[in-house]
Amino acid sequence: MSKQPLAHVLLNALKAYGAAEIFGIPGDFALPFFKEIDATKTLPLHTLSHEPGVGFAADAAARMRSSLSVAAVTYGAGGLNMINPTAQAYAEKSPVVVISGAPGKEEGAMGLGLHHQVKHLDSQLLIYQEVTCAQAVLNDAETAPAEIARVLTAARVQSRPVYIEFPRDMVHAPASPVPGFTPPPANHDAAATAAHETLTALKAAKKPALLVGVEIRRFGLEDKVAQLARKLRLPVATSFMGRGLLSDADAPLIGAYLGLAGDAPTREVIEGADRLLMLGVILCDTNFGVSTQQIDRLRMIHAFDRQVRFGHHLYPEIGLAEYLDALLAIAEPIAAAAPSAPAPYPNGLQADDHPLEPMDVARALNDLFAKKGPMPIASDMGDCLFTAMDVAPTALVAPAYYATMGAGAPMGIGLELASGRRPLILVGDGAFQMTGWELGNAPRLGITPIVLLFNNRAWGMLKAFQPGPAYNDLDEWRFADLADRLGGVGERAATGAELKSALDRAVADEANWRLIEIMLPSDRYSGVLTRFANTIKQRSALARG
Ligand code: S1T
Repeated sequence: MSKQPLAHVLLNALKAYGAAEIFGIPGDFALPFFKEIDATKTLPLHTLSHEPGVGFAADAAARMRSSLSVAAVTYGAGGLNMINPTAQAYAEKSPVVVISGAPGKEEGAMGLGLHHQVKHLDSQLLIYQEVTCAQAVLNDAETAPAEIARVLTAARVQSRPVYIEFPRDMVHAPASPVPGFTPPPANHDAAATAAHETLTALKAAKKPALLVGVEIRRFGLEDKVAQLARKLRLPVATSFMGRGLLSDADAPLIGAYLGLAGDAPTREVIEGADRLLMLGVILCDTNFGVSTQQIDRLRMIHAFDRQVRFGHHLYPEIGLAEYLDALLAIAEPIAAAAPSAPAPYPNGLQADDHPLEPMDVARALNDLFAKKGPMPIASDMGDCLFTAMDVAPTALVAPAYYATMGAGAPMGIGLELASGRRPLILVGDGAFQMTGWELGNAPRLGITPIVLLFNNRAWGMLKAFQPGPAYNDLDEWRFADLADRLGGVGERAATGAELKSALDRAVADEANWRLIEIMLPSDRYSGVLTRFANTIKQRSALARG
């Protein structure tokens, strides 16, 4: 096989394994690699202003395309700056490929501390081992192709982030091409046995139900899951994290299961199910933390992380796709009739001079979707995410489990660059203070997101849990005025009429990114956050006795 510079070999492999873009910020340890990214044009490069934004944008791109995306940074100051978004990608199963430049052999052997070095030269690798599922250091051109194949395969099979450290003196090293993706051997017999046991259990149940989570998006399986739900005629709900799944599929979707914070009909179906088939659901507190009862694992059949787990036994090493294929092969109607449709979502914003509350944003968006069709949403952590639970189903990227602030604006940027769809970005004023400034790159990137900024002049979610202390209050930053300075168009909305007209103007303006600064009281929350906070407080009071 003819050899090429290792950077070209790596870029060709990234594209062959499914990556379609690179987000990044260069540095001297990464400049040789960035030069080859630019020279080869194998993948488009989108630079942002701060590495957390790079990581969040790459995460959103991976989620939107159900495939790899790439975050390229420099060593130390850049790489360590991106630990938080990589941790989010790991927790929420998003296959981001982190590529960090690094010192070369000679400079590493000088015996001097190098700039950007923290403790030892391999400290960054050790730190990334905690937030990725596989790692490689490309310091040997002979082994590099196999190492790249191993790491990219792990990212695809596990749908988790991986780490590649690329010393700057290796960028031009002649290397052979990377072997193509080889999926793990299919385990059809085990999948068929697990499927048969699953169907038998569902048929024996009085009130079986389906709960779906993020893995069905990560592995591109929403249509298969919708087909299975239709064939079984079982009600299907999404987890909190899985909100937005199946929104484009023909499925008997009853809503999002949010325990006591959600709607009663969905809660009754999921918590009342005597057999619950959970597909791709992360067992975590944000998905189950406000249930009326502890999760009864004996009721569950849980397909996640390449396992199918029943009460006391499991089938290891079964991919979700092959398990679904086996179920579809034998599925038959179990319930008498398809379940009822979800409760209608709040709509009918009063376009008058009433002061706004978070639920008005959900009403305004549901009115907009009814008129113009759904728009994808990138949401930050905060009451904006809970408000999104009252918006009609649409593609949604958000840190609903890892729950970090600062993800919203960069994820909206990554969403639009990866999908070409204009997104709504929902973000609180606190989270916008962290990474909202990335929107200043929108004109250069050629994107026009619409930002709905929930300005309650506070870390409002914390006030919901802990009213009183002034440290949760924030100044009034007049974000709408700032948007104009960042190449966008900003408007303030303090009443129903102002919100409706500002949203109409933003949707009509396809030439600019838009920011609508929604003025909200700091003590009024969405219905979901109110119920969520009350449940947590009641639990704490009970625990104190
Ligand atoms: N820092 C980061 C990076 N992520 C966090 N999740 C937190 C701190 C803790 C935290 C929350 S919610 C919240 C904080 C500080 C306040 C969010 O304020 P804002 O964005 O204005 O939205 P809203 O006013 O709607 O709450 C979670 C509980 O950990």
